[in-house]
Parts: sequence; C-alpha cells; structure tokens
Amino acid sequence: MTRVIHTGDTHVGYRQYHSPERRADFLAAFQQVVDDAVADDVDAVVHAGDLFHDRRPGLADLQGTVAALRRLADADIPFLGVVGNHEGKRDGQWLDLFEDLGLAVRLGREPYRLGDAALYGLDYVPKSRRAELDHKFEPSDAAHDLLVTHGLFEPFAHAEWDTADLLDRSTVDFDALLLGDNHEPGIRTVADTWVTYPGSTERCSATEREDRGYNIVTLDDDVDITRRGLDATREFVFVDVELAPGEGVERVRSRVLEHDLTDAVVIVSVDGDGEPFAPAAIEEAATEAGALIARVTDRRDVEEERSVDVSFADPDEAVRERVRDLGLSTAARDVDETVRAGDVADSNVREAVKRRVEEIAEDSAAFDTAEDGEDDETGDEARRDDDDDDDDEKTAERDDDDDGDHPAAEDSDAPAAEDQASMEEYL
Ligand SMILES: [Mn+2]
Repeated sequence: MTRVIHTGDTHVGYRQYHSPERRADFLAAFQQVVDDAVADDVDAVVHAGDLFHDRRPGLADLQGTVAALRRLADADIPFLGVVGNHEGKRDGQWLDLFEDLGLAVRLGREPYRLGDAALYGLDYVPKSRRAELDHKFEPSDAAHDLLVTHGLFEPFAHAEWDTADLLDRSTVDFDALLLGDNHEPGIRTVADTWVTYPGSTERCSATEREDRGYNIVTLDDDVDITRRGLDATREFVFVDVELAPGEGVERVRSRVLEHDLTDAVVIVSVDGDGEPFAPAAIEEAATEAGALIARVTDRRDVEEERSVDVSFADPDEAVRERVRDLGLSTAARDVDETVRAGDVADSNVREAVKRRVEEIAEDSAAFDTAEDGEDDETGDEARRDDDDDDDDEKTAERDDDDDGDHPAAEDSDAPAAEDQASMEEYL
C-alpha cells in the first residue's frame, strides 16, 4: 500500500491584503501540511503547483520553504512537484533548485516509482501552447499510474481543459489526475479516471469560503482519495447582510459585531436596500473588535453602476464600433479591450495589459491588421488568458504596490459573482 498527501496552491509568499501576517499564514499552512506528512509518515508529498505565489518569492519565504522541505527529507518523505502558473520562471524553476539540493523531485514524462505507483508530472501549459502539447509519457510497470498537473480541468468550475481528451491522447492510462490550479477542492471521475483538486491551503481570495485542506491518496488494489482539513489556517468570518429599506450602517455594524472577530479576516458583503454608508466605518469597527483585516463590499454600488449602463444608449458599444473601424491589429485591440473591459478591476489593468502584451509578443500574426468581420471577442480572450501568467517577471509586485487603499479596488477581495476574472487570477 502506498499513501501520499496531495496538496497544491500553497501560494507561499502571498502578501494578501498587503498584510505581513497574511504572508506568514501562507507559509504556515504549507508547514502544517509538512507537519501532518511527517506525523502521519506518508510515503510522499505530492504538490500540484503554485508552491509560490509568484516567481520571485522573498528570502524569508524561501528559507521557510527550504526548512519545511528539509524536514520532509530528514523523515525520508519525498516531495514531488510540478510547476504552476504563478511561480513559473523562464530560465529554470525553483523546483529545480530544490531538486539540486536533494529536497524535491520535479515530476515529468518518465515515471517516478513510489511503491505500487508511478507518478508523472506535467507543468502548467499556457493556452497558447496546448495545441502542440506532446502527450507521450514513458510507460511503467506499476499497478497505478498517476499524473500530477496544474490547470483548470473539466468537470470542475472555470474548466478550460478537455480532461477526457487529455486522457485519451496520453500514452499512459492514468488511474488518477492529481491537480492544482482550481482553489476549490473536488473529487470526480472522467472516463473511469479520478480527477481531483485538493484546493488551496490558505484562502487566496474571499471567494474561497470552504474550509481548507488537502487530499490523502491511498493506492492499494484500488485508488482511494479522501480529504483532510487543515485546522490552523487563518480564521475568516463571512458576514452577508441584506439591508431592508431604512436600515444602514448601524445594522451592518451590529451584524458584524455578533461574531468573534479576534485575529480574523472579516469579509462583509452588503446587499438589498437601505441607506448608503462608508465601508471604512465598518472596517474600523471590525478592527477595533480585534479583526486582523476587514473588507466590506457594498454590492448595491455594483447594481447602481449596472443600471446606468443599460439605461444609456450604450456608449461602450459605440466606442467598440469605432475601434473596429480603425482596423487595428488584434494585438492592439486586445490591449484596448483589456484596458476598457468592465470586469478587469482598475488596479489590475496595468498587470493584465503587461501580461497580455508579453503573450501576444510571441505571436507575430497578432500584429497583422485586422480584417473586416474578424471575431471581436478579443476582450474575452484577454480575460481568459489572464491566468496564463507564464512570462511575467513582475508578478512579485502585483499584489504589493499597485492597489489603491480602498478595499473595493483590491483585487484579492473580488466577490465571486461580480468578477470571475480577478478570481481566476488567483487560481
Ligand atoms: Mn493557484
């Protein structure tokens, strides 16, 4: 019998809400997984990518990670990983450095033999490179073959990979896909193959409401996958308030203060009717009551903006039409769309454009002048490619220096229904 911990999306180094405490939380959650692995004496820790939040983790995060990996190595528990979209570097990977130090194995096309199992790895593949993806894996004589990879796979939310197609093309008949990228945990099957996400180990966005955890994968006659919770992650308190007419800040305040807010991240969402109020009043009340961080989203503002959009004769469409008439290249239109797209938060525009430009720079055809009638859905493309993020040297700064102070402008606060794009950025 072989038993491994399957984790991923640890995002070590993420200074969420600009908070040093939150930054420490992400490392602590990874250390917790390692503690459990050692206490439980599992046969390996499998990490499905996004070990780091960006490609330039700070020294403290690297030291903490190396210390954790060393504890695994001292306990003879191999750490087996692939590279996710957040941490991928151009020249070499952090995982290679850890492998050089004898602290990790970077999984690939050749089987890594672990008891009854063979493990394979496929790093995150940007969308632009999937068409040419090679599906060759070297066969093993193990009882179970497992593929560890990073991406948004069917049948889970936000999927952009055809899982059945990947399984069908692959030269090895995998028993399970151990995945990272989607921060929401899930276990399903596709064509008799287990497909599972352990979820992130700390909440990378306020949309990640479920308890955090990881998978235990047991390989015997069968493959058995169970989920285990992490009990020492940062407390998040979610308060959803529906205001009735005449209600206002006092109602929100009393609802928030019903909870124990000590050291918690407090996420308040206000909807319904009632009077307008300044979110800062609630955020101050929460931090005075002991909260580490408090963020208020007033969904009524969003509704208001929307109703303005539809009651107008759609000036946005007029602008789009004029831009089409200019006969710009798809590259130029992509960038224009990214800047104007309503669902890229203002604080994300600079980053989104930079990434988009880097991506299209690899595709010289994108600079050809657009033909009439060419599809005009480049805005969607730009948004979907947001998380491809494969060549961005500046990701390190993304969450640190370019946000406004107001929480509504902070991408990590994006509520699920409003802004899927910024949510997916954190996957
Ligand atoms: Mn991730």
